[in-house]
Amino acid sequence: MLSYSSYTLTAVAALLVTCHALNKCPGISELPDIPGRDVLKGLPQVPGLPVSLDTECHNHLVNLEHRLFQLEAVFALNGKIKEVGKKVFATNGKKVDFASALRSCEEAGGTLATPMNEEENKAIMDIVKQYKQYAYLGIKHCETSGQFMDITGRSLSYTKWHQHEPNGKGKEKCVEMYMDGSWNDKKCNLYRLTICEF
Ligand code: MMA
Ligand code: CA
Repeated sequence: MLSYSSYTLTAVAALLVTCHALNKCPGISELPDIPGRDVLKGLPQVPGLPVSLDTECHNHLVNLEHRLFQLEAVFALNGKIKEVGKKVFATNGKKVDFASALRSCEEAGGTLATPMNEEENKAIMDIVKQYKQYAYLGIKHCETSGQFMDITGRSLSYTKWHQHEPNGKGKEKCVEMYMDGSWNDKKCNLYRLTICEF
Protein backbone atom coordinates (compact mmCIF):
# COMPACT_ATOMS: atom_id res chain seq x y z
CA MET A 1 0.00 0.00 0.00
CA LEU A 2 2.74 2.38 1.01
CA SER A 3 4.80 1.71 -2.09
CA TYR A 4 1.72 2.12 -4.30
CA SER A 5 0.91 5.52 -2.72
CA SER A 6 4.44 6.84 -3.00
CA TYR A 7 4.67 5.48 -6.56
CA THR A 8 1.49 7.35 -7.54
CA LEU A 9 2.41 10.53 -5.68
CA THR A 10 5.80 10.68 -7.33
CA ALA A 11 4.20 10.20 -10.73
CA VAL A 12 1.58 12.88 -10.14
CA ALA A 13 4.18 15.34 -8.85
CA ALA A 14 6.40 14.74 -11.86
CA LEU A 15 3.49 15.11 -14.24
CA LEU A 16 2.21 18.32 -12.62
CA VAL A 17 5.60 19.88 -13.18
CA THR A 18 5.61 18.67 -16.78
CA CYS A 19 2.11 19.80 -17.64
CA HIS A 20 -0.18 22.41 -16.03
CA ALA A 21 -3.06 21.93 -18.42
CA LEU A 22 -3.88 18.21 -18.06
CA ASN A 23 -7.62 18.76 -17.67
CA LYS A 24 -7.85 21.22 -20.54
CA CYS A 25 -6.55 18.82 -23.19
CA PRO A 26 -9.23 17.54 -25.56
CA GLY A 27 -9.36 13.91 -26.74
CA ILE A 28 -7.03 13.10 -29.66
CA SER A 29 -10.06 12.74 -31.95
CA GLU A 30 -11.24 16.22 -30.95
CA LEU A 31 -7.92 17.86 -31.79
CA PRO A 32 -8.08 20.18 -34.79
CA ASP A 33 -6.44 18.84 -37.96
CA ILE A 34 -2.92 20.17 -38.02
CA PRO A 35 -0.35 18.73 -40.42
CA GLY A 36 1.84 16.33 -38.44
CA ARG A 37 -0.93 15.25 -36.07
CA ASP A 38 -2.36 12.75 -38.49
CA VAL A 39 0.20 10.21 -37.30
CA LEU A 40 -1.82 10.00 -34.07
CA LYS A 41 -4.96 9.11 -36.00
CA GLY A 42 -3.29 6.29 -37.90
CA LEU A 43 -3.02 8.27 -41.13
CA PRO A 44 0.19 8.76 -43.11
CA GLN A 45 2.40 11.40 -41.53
CA VAL A 46 2.58 14.69 -43.32
CA PRO A 47 5.25 17.32 -42.73
CA GLY A 48 4.46 19.59 -39.76
CA LEU A 49 5.15 20.15 -36.11
CA PRO A 50 6.72 17.09 -34.47
CA VAL A 51 4.54 15.70 -31.66
CA SER A 52 7.32 16.51 -29.16
CA LEU A 53 6.89 20.24 -29.93
CA ASP A 54 3.10 20.20 -30.18
CA THR A 55 1.99 21.28 -26.71
CA GLU A 56 -1.57 19.96 -26.97
CA CYS A 57 -0.41 16.57 -28.28
CA HIS A 58 2.35 16.45 -25.72
CA ASN A 59 -0.12 17.13 -22.90
CA HIS A 60 -2.34 14.39 -24.24
CA LEU A 61 0.43 11.85 -24.27
CA VAL A 62 1.42 12.82 -20.73
CA ASN A 63 -2.21 12.41 -19.65
CA LEU A 64 -2.50 8.98 -21.29
CA GLU A 65 0.82 7.85 -19.83
CA HIS A 66 -0.36 8.90 -16.39
CA ARG A 67 -3.61 6.95 -16.75
CA LEU A 68 -1.77 3.84 -17.97
CA PHE A 69 0.66 4.16 -15.09
CA GLN A 70 -2.25 4.28 -12.63
CA LEU A 71 -4.00 1.30 -14.21
CA GLU A 72 -0.80 -0.76 -14.15
CA ALA A 73 -0.34 0.11 -10.48
CA VAL A 74 -3.92 -0.98 -9.64
CA PHE A 75 -3.58 -4.25 -11.57
CA ALA A 76 -0.23 -4.99 -9.95
CA LEU A 77 -1.63 -4.09 -6.50
CA ASN A 78 -4.51 -6.54 -6.98
CA GLY A 79 -2.12 -9.30 -8.06
CA LYS A 80 -3.57 -9.34 -11.59
CA ILE A 81 -0.25 -8.71 -13.31
CA LYS A 82 3.48 -9.03 -12.60
CA GLU A 83 5.73 -6.44 -14.21
CA VAL A 84 9.40 -7.18 -14.87
CA GLY A 85 11.21 -4.49 -16.84
CA LYS A 86 9.19 -3.92 -20.00
CA LYS A 87 7.35 -7.26 -19.73
CA VAL A 88 3.97 -7.86 -18.14
CA PHE A 89 2.95 -11.39 -17.06
CA ALA A 90 -0.70 -12.28 -16.52
CA THR A 91 -2.93 -15.34 -16.23
CA ASN A 92 -6.59 -15.94 -17.06
CA GLY A 93 -6.59 -18.69 -14.42
CA LYS A 94 -7.45 -21.35 -17.02
CA LYS A 95 -5.86 -24.80 -17.38
CA VAL A 96 -5.66 -25.93 -20.99
CA ASP A 97 -3.32 -27.82 -23.34
CA PHE A 98 -0.27 -26.12 -24.84
CA ALA A 99 -1.84 -25.16 -28.20
CA SER A 100 -4.91 -23.61 -26.56
CA ALA A 101 -2.80 -21.72 -24.03
CA LEU A 102 -0.60 -20.29 -26.78
CA ARG A 103 -3.65 -19.40 -28.88
CA SER A 104 -5.37 -17.50 -26.07
CA CYS A 105 -2.19 -15.54 -25.32
CA GLU A 106 -1.76 -14.64 -28.99
CA GLU A 107 -5.42 -13.69 -29.36
CA ALA A 108 -4.90 -11.28 -26.45
CA GLY A 109 -1.92 -9.73 -28.28
CA GLY A 110 0.83 -11.50 -26.33
CA THR A 111 2.51 -14.87 -26.23
CA LEU A 112 3.07 -17.64 -23.69
CA ALA A 113 5.30 -16.62 -20.80
CA THR A 114 8.93 -17.23 -21.75
CA PRO A 115 11.39 -16.43 -18.98
CA MET A 116 14.58 -14.81 -20.29
CA ASN A 117 16.29 -14.40 -16.91
CA GLU A 118 16.02 -15.25 -13.22
CA GLU A 119 13.80 -12.25 -12.44
CA GLU A 120 11.27 -13.12 -15.13
CA ASN A 121 11.37 -16.77 -14.08
CA LYS A 122 10.55 -15.75 -10.50
CA ALA A 123 7.63 -13.55 -11.61
CA ILE A 124 6.12 -16.52 -13.48
CA MET A 125 6.86 -18.80 -10.52
CA ASP A 126 4.94 -16.41 -8.23
CA ILE A 127 1.83 -16.91 -10.41
CA VAL A 128 2.36 -20.71 -10.51
CA LYS A 129 2.57 -20.74 -6.70
CA GLN A 130 -0.39 -18.40 -6.27
CA TYR A 131 -2.61 -20.72 -8.37
CA LYS A 132 -0.89 -23.92 -7.18
CA GLN A 133 -0.83 -25.08 -10.82
CA TYR A 134 2.07 -25.91 -13.10
CA ALA A 135 2.17 -23.76 -16.27
CA TYR A 136 3.31 -24.34 -19.84
CA LEU A 137 6.10 -22.00 -20.96
CA GLY A 138 6.55 -20.52 -24.44
CA ILE A 139 9.23 -23.07 -25.24
CA LYS A 140 9.08 -26.09 -27.59
CA HIS A 141 11.29 -28.92 -28.69
CA CYS A 142 12.62 -28.41 -32.20
CA GLU A 143 12.80 -31.54 -34.38
CA THR A 144 15.55 -30.32 -36.65
CA SER A 145 18.01 -29.11 -34.03
CA GLY A 146 16.92 -31.46 -31.23
CA GLN A 147 17.05 -28.39 -28.94
CA PHE A 148 14.42 -26.53 -26.97
CA MET A 149 13.65 -23.13 -28.51
CA ASP A 150 11.32 -20.25 -27.84
CA ILE A 151 8.08 -19.88 -29.79
CA THR A 152 9.72 -17.62 -32.36
CA GLY A 153 12.40 -20.27 -33.04
CA ARG A 154 15.26 -18.59 -31.19
CA SER A 155 17.57 -20.73 -29.10
CA LEU A 156 17.40 -20.24 -25.35
CA SER A 157 19.90 -17.95 -23.64
CA TYR A 158 18.43 -18.75 -20.20
CA THR A 159 17.24 -22.11 -18.84
CA LYS A 160 16.12 -23.38 -15.44
CA TRP A 161 15.87 -27.15 -15.93
CA HIS A 162 15.00 -29.27 -12.90
CA GLN A 163 17.66 -31.81 -11.99
CA HIS A 164 17.88 -34.59 -14.63
CA GLU A 165 15.67 -32.64 -17.07
CA PRO A 166 15.07 -32.50 -19.95
CA ASN A 167 14.78 -36.28 -20.11
CA GLY A 168 12.02 -36.81 -22.69
CA LYS A 169 14.46 -37.46 -25.55
CA GLY A 170 12.29 -35.36 -27.86
CA LYS A 171 9.08 -37.19 -26.94
CA GLU A 172 8.14 -34.52 -24.41
CA LYS A 173 7.96 -31.50 -26.70
CA CYS A 174 6.61 -28.89 -24.30
CA VAL A 175 7.96 -27.41 -21.08
CA GLU A 176 6.14 -26.96 -17.78
CA MET A 177 7.18 -24.88 -14.81
CA TYR A 178 7.08 -26.57 -11.40
CA MET A 179 6.06 -24.79 -8.21
CA ASP A 180 9.73 -24.09 -7.34
CA GLY A 181 10.27 -22.35 -10.70
CA SER A 182 12.29 -25.17 -12.27
CA TRP A 183 11.42 -26.61 -15.69
CA ASN A 184 10.44 -30.06 -16.93
CA ASP A 185 9.99 -31.18 -20.51
CA LYS A 186 6.48 -32.59 -20.74
CA LYS A 187 3.82 -33.82 -23.19
CA CYS A 188 1.86 -30.95 -24.75
CA ASN A 189 -1.66 -32.39 -24.33
CA LEU A 190 -2.02 -31.95 -20.56
CA TYR A 191 -3.93 -29.23 -18.72
CA ARG A 192 -1.67 -26.53 -17.43
CA LEU A 193 -2.19 -22.94 -16.20
CA THR A 194 -2.14 -20.34 -18.97
CA ILE A 195 0.34 -17.56 -18.22
CA CYS A 196 0.93 -14.99 -20.94
CA GLU A 197 3.45 -12.23 -21.42
CA PHE A 198 2.79 -8.87 -23.07
C1 MMA B 1 7.24 -37.90 -15.30
C2 MMA B 1 7.12 -36.79 -16.34
C3 MMA B 1 8.48 -36.46 -16.91
C4 MMA B 1 9.44 -36.15 -15.81
C5 MMA B 1 9.48 -37.25 -14.78
C6 MMA B 1 10.35 -36.88 -13.61
C7 MMA B 1 7.60 -40.22 -15.13
O1 MMA B 1 7.61 -39.08 -15.94
O2 MMA B 1 6.58 -35.66 -15.73
O3 MMA B 1 8.40 -35.37 -17.79
O4 MMA B 1 10.70 -35.92 -16.37
O5 MMA B 1 8.20 -37.52 -14.31
O6 MMA B 1 10.46 -37.93 -12.72
CA1 CA C 1 10.64 -34.56 -18.49
